[in-house]
Amino acid sequence: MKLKLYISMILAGVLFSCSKEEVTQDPMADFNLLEEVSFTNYTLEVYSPKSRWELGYNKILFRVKDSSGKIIDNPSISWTPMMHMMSKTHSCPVSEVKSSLYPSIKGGFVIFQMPSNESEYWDISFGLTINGQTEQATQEIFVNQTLDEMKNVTVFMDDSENKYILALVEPANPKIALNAVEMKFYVMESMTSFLVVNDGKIGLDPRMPSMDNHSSPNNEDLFYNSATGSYEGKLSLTMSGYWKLNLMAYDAGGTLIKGSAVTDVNPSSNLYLELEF
Ligand SMILES: [Cu+2]
Repeated sequence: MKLKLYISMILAGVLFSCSKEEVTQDPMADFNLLEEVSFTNYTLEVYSPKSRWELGYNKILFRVKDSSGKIIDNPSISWTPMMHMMSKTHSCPVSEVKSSLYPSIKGGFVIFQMPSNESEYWDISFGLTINGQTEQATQEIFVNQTLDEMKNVTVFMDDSENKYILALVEPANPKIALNAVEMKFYVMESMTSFLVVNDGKIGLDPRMPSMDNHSSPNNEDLFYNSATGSYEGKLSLTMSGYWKLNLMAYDAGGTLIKGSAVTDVNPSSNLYLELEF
């Protein structure tokens, strides 16, 4: 997506550099409009690189228009996702809505730990503050299972029954290469509060179960980056196909929260994520 945007920006620069004409590219051109949320005086547009809400990590962009269709710069946006299940209501890890390169566009992310189904649904309550006036609106959304049904998010407990959520962010487009790997890691403080697990470590051991459970060289464990709030490492994929990312999650003190080492007699960690490409 980004590459496409850069290429089209370069092309636009080349094509129009000799003319005095101004090039105005719609920064949302490469994203998909997921929702239009109606407020009293405004409409909030919700965009994603994906074409729909999906289980796991969703990067989101926001833009606000008034009733005449004029785009509003620097709106203040808040959001609270909530899942309404048969037996309980709970939220999920969600970022603040932050500024982007464009004054008219805000961004954030949300991590859905379970998909919607026929009887259990998600909604998002939005708050919009413009010129000191706040408006509220709640939109019901449908969170889809991922198309490939790979496990891109996992919920697990430690021995003290603290609940954790670990989600794969990158690689979104895996390649036969040493890929940058990024994960988000949260501990559940309550049904509506999720805190980033700081300064831990995620041990990484990718395997191909269909091919004698072989591994790959030069993988690097994921460490916490306080600038991004993510865990970052290197994932070596030597061929395409199904890879099981066997994981071992440690807290800031180096204590194992969950996971087991892959050995001859233990082909898989009890903590893992998956990808196929
Ligand atoms: Cu749920």
